[in-house]
Amino acid sequence: MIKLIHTADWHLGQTFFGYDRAREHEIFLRALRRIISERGAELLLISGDIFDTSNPSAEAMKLYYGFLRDVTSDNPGMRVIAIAGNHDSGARLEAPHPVLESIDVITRGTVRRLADGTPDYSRHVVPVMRDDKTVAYCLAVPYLRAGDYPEADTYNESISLFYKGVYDHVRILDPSGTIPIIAMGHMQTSGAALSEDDRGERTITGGIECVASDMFEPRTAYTALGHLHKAQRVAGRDDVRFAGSPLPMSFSERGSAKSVCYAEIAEAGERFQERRPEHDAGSDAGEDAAPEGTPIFSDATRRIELIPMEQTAPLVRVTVDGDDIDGLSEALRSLPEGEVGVGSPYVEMRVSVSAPEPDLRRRIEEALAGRSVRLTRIEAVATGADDAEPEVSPDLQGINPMEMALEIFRRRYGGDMPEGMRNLLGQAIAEAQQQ
Ligand SMILES: [Mn+2]
Repeated sequence: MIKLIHTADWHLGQTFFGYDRAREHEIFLRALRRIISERGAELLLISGDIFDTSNPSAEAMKLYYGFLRDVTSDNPGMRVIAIAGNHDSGARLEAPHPVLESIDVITRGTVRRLADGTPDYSRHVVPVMRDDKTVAYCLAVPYLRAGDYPEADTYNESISLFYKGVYDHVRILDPSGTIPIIAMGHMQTSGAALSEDDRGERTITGGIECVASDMFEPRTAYTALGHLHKAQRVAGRDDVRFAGSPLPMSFSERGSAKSVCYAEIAEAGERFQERRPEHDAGSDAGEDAAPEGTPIFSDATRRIELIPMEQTAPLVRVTVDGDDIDGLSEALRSLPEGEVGVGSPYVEMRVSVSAPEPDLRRRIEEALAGRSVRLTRIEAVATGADDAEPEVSPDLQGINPMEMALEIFRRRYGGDMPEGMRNLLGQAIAEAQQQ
């Protein structure tokens, strides 16, 4: 039996609305180390977006390489396989490879070419060894950029051709087809749920590069994907999974469970006793972590389990009426008191206002003094908001900026613009017209 842990999208070095998350990452990595040792995993798969940027800070790099040293010395015989995501620089990730290889950390960040110009697929077939015997092949394919993959009509076809090249290489190494295959990838697939409001997931050129999961051949024991921040299976296949990010990356993820994936894969000729899953994995999108120790999927050759990751700093959204100053202070009073620390919630304020409130941030910050929270953003929602499109004059030259502003103000706030503001705007318009 091969025991593996699959994780992805750490985004080390990320700041969240300006707040440094290094301590949260440190706590996650410590928990991950404990899980790996407890489970006796012999394979750790990191499916890309290890760092948040292609040029990570010294602190983020220290965190990563310190973790690799600790986790490999804790678990002799364990192999770590890491691929680059779209946020990583593949070349930079591979640079320390000569040193990392000596502690059994294999990194695949770039695609190399053979003399005839075809991609060197063999580099992406990484054997998993035990006692000098190959027990599995890992297809370590990083996020593929233009130029990495063979030309085809569509992005999906190109990526499929690349994976086919890698699978074909396994067929050369193992003609009998008995050694299990574990695939890795960093991509967006069709049949997966995106988090609304999470730009990190979408930086793959406009989000159009979506691929079908059927490129992972049915004989693949497990497919470890990265890129989407919500943990999920793909297109109904329990063995094709996004691990999800260990830290919530946007407010749209508040309340969604975070986990790492643990899988047991049967070796060649081995059969597991079939067990019925005790937990219904539910829909493709909305599955939460089952209680620890409960497989979400199991058959004769696989057992898959989600191991919940506790959240260090929760995300909290507070919705209040900004005109009701007492109500506002009341809502903020419910937030924890004390010093701001690593566990302090990140707070997003949604304040409904009936008029523009230039003073809102200062008022909220004052009311938050002494609270153990980290204010992220304040969203002022106009109560008089009218969703109807403002009427736009067909003659653009004929638009009077003051009239336009008064109309928009009326629609947003349901009343007339105060005189002081009108005078100020009049001055600004006059100055602009003079220039
Ligand atoms: Mn990504």
